[in-house]
Amino acid sequence: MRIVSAEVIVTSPGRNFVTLRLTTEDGVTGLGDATLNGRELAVQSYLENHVVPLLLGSDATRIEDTWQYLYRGAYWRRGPVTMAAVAAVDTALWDIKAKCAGMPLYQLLGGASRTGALAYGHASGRDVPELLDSVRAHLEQGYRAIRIQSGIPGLGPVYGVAAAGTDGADRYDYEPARRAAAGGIPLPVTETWGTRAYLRHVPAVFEAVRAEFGPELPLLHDGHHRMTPIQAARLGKALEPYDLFWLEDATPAEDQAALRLIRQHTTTPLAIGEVFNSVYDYTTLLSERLIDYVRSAVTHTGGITAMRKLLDLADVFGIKSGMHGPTDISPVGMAAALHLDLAIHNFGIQEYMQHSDRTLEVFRTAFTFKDGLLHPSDTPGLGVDLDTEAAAHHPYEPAYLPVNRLADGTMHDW
Ligand code: CS2
Ligand code: MG
Repeated sequence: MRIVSAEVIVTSPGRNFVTLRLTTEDGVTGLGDATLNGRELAVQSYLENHVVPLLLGSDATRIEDTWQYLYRGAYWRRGPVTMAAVAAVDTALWDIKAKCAGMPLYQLLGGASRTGALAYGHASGRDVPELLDSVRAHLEQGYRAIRIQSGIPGLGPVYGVAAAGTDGADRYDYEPARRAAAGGIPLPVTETWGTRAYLRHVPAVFEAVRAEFGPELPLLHDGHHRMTPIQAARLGKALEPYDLFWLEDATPAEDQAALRLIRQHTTTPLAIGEVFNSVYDYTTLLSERLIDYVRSAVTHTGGITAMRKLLDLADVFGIKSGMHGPTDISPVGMAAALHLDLAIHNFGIQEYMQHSDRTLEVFRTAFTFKDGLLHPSDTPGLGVDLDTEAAAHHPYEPAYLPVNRLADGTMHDW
């Protein structure tokens, strides 16, 4: 079954997405997500110039061999741009294979291991009253697990907190990648950070949330790479009374050994990996059981083939999945995650920020969210279609994630 067409579709219905669509000589199509927030054009170029020419005429049935060809054959392997491109090809090939088998993809991954995948949503507020309202809104939407992010007294806008009335979308929508003013150069917005204020404030936030919603509701928090290891150890310890489901990205993830220090001080479960793009980024974290959840997304880690191997290795060490699912993972990438979520043994939880209506006009999805659980549906393949005509109405718009500086101007992790 030869690949006869490979299209890289960049569209921006509410935010930028990069999608690869492969078509076989029999007319079967497959989709793959190649979205890399703020670096979309880099992945588009890698695909168009260095991958698509290699794919045309190749055998669409050879998923593993194609993955190895694109990974080992590139010589300059790994990295977010390369692995997002490889992920898109791999996911599209799995979509094609499942469609040809007339099955939902999860059936080719071993079938269902659960009725649905527990989702968590993003509650946030500039202050505690706003945050509590946001938690209520997410409970009303059916979420049974909720991430808690709050503004910090004395600081301006910070990661994870939706500003009321952002671009007319739902009040709780949070899209960190900002677009330049019309015609302007899209420079990243600079936010100001202060860890001491953050460390003083967050335990009180969880005290208020637990007081309002009780001890049972699974609560998550994203440290978003901003703490030193000892600061992360301190926060993990301070949050133990609030029994978090996880503390995410407590410290910059590439310093895997730093997690040994955090582990010595706290039993708060740890999740890391959304910025990783290969299993090799995890080897210390997994083998020494320094984390409890693997945060990678199919889109950023080389696709379904690579993600399955990573999660099977994690399972050996009792570590579960917690796949990344913000709005900058497209509905195609989300659907790919859901098929793995349903099939693997060591499923933990699935992030689900929910895409905007504008995005869903372009990406027609079959997956469902009901009673707090996500299900990929039994549609053959991934269960997502991309409306090319609708996509053409939303041209790419430059957008960058913010940067963080400390009060004295020192660059910091955002
Ligand atoms: C965040 C992401 O969802 C999360 O856990 O860390 O939203 C992250 O900020 C974005 O994916 C960056 O593009
Ligand atoms: Mg995160």
